[in-house]
Amino acid sequence: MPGFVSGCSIAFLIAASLVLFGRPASAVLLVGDLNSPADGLLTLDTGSGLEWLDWAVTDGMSVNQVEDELESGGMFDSFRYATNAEVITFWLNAGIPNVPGITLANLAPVQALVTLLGVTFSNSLVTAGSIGFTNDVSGALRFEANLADRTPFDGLGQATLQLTIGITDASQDPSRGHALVRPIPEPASAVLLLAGLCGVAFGRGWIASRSAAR
Ligand SMILES: [Ca+2]
Repeated sequence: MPGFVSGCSIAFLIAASLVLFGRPASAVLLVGDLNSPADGLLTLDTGSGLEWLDWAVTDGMSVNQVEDELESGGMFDSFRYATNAEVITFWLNAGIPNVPGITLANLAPVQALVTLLGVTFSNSLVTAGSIGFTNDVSGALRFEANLADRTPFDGLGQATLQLTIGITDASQDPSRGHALVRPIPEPASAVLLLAGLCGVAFGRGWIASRSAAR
């Protein structure tokens, strides 16, 4: 983890290690790699201890296709679908102030998180957006987590959870990906917790931090 030790004194590392298993002082989002160095396909949240697969990776796949790949031996067999509650926590840890919501204050942190998760849609009203289906269902309907930079429309940043309309688990939609998570693998999570305690960036990873005590 180049840059990590240089950002924290050894003494502080020792002190921080003493509270390693306590509540992290802050949540930090970091870019991680999945299949090859610098592929950037993961976003690690030190606050929740979860890492998120880029929503653009699963863009256009059906729920049924993704569920096949979640099985043992599949492309995503270490992942599972995130819940709506996990999405809310992720967004708060990303510094999005109004969750769920569509406000001007959301715009910059939403833009940053769309950059991390990858663009799954854009149109005349949305500069760039990321949609990811979650694990939560209501009857035949599935929730989708929707991040959007609505600069051409009303200049606001959108972070909402909404029910899909007209899409089944077999449907493929080129504007929608899937919100998949897995625990940050040990021992990386211990190092990342320390990074959060130090409040420092390492590598190219630092993206955003916020107080976890708000
Ligand atoms: Ca990414």
